[in-house]
Amino acid sequence: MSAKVVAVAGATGVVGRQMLETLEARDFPVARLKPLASERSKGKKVPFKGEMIDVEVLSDDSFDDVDIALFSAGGGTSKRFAPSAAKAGAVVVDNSSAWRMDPEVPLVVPEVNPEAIAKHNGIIANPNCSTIQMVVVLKPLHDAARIRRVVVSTYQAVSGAGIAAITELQEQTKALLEGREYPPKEFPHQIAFNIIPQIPQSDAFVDNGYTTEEMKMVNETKKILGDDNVAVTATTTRVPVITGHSESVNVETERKLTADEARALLAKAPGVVVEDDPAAQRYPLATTAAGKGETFVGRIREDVSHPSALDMWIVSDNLLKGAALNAVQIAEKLF
Ligand code: 25A
Ligand code: L14
Repeated sequence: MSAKVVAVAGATGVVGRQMLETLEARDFPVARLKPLASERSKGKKVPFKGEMIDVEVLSDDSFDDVDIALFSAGGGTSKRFAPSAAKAGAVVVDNSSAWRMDPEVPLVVPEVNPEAIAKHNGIIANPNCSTIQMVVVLKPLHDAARIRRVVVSTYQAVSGAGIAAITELQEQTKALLEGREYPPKEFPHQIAFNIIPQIPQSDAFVDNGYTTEEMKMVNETKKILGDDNVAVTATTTRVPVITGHSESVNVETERKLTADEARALLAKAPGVVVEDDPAAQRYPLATTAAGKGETFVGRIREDVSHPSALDMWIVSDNLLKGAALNAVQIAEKLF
């Protein structure tokens, strides 16, 4: 692969920073890096390969010489600027929800549907973090035994909500331990020592009583697996964890899979690590998944309430496989 000019829109955010680190860690051939952000970041520099690089203000003219543009600056920014980037000849890999369900835009997890990448028209969407880590585990089970229905509950880290949300968990925890008040600002309720069954923080609920995050898991899973017959229901919650989303997943299959069969299938699955030794108290944890690129699965067991279903616990770093790493893997596969 010849070296590419790479733009990162939202380079000063939590995901944007991970993108820079991931490009560096995976030795992506970057001819030149263009970090982009809003007016708020004017004058800031970001570290890349031992240098400090000036952040530029994102505009329609940012993309003339750009080969790849990784976007992670929220849905509104992607809707506004991804088309001009594509028009200027860059291929956009977009982290936001703006384009994911557009039939013209591939929604890609490289371990699951890499063939979709080639169908792009200038924009490729990176799925929702909770969906990515679930589908890398579902894919081999679906291929082997046809998944009929998935029931998932998530326990999502605050870093998914951006920098200000991380600060709120840290400062609120400290304040409460010191007997001070710390009214919620980023979250709709206190997040320290609590669990909030609402993601995202505002405008979350849709007409059917689900949240938009829950409906992303329902719709994106079908699109990535390329199978509308996979029924999905989800409850998504925010927990006081900084990094690493955890998920309790029940998977009903057409053909019964034993827990041993599922473990053997998952042990061979790309990007998946089976961590399943309950006797030794070994199972996936946010604290051990944070900073790693794989998705971890454990507590695999046959559902006692159903003749052909499995229960499992899936954990991954929401900023890496859930966002920055998946985006960089897509960029690698493009060329
Ligand atoms: O809009 P959404 O979709 O609801 O997204 C919500 C947030 O989730 C993060 C990201 O927050 C996003 O804003 N996010 C996006 N995709 C994600 C994903 N897949 C994701 N999180 C997890 N998984 P963030 O704070 O991590 O990063 C935001 C980045 O986007 C830049 N940006 C924002 N609006 C922009 C823009 N760039 C160009 N044009 C725009 N219109 C943003 O740059 C950042 O890089 P910035 O310059 O706006 O912010 C840089 C510094 O400013 C501080 N800051 C943050 N929020 C505020 C703020 N300062 C004042 N007021 C604020 N509200 C921070 O210190 C930041 O470093
Ligand atoms: O659609 O944890 O990718 O706040 C990613 C972050 C949804 C919200 C997405 C979070 C967003 C999510």
